[in-house]
Amino acid sequence: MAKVAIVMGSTSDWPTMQNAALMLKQFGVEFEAQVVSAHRTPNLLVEFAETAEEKGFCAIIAGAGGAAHLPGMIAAHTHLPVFGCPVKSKALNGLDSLLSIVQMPKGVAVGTLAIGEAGAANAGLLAAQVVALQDADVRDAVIAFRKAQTDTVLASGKLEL
Ligand code: RP5
Repeated sequence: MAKVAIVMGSTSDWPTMQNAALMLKQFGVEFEAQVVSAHRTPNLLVEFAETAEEKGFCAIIAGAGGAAHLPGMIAAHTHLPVFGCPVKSKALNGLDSLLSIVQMPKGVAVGTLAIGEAGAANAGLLAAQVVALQDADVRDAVIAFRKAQTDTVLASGKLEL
């Protein structure tokens, strides 16, 4: 099975980015998570992105906060799909992260998710949906997850005071 890479700018991003990992784990998708910093380890970033396909990854989830250049710079060095996760920053609540990730120039794509935990979880879901294109077990798991979620909402019934 193709693997999914999860990278993040700092270990401080892990509480957010582990939501992507948990989603992938739920669907039985193999993943590897590591810190790769656009600013603190720029050479590692290039090496990681350029060798990701030969290492068996089919998609990359990249999370960063503040001046969040990691997803875009990874996308610049690979043709694999990159899902960018804006991590909530202390100073600006993640708006800086979001704008840093989402405003890519035409021709280099990053699929940008929501700020914080929901975005990271949805990045995991999207990456699982990529894997599901080639893997029937993951496809069935994604469909079952969506159905269970719908059933839960429908079962909530009328709300009373
Ligand atoms: C970014 O700077 C990281 O992605 C993180 O969100 C932010 C703060 O990093 P630390 O100072 O906590 O290592 O590069």
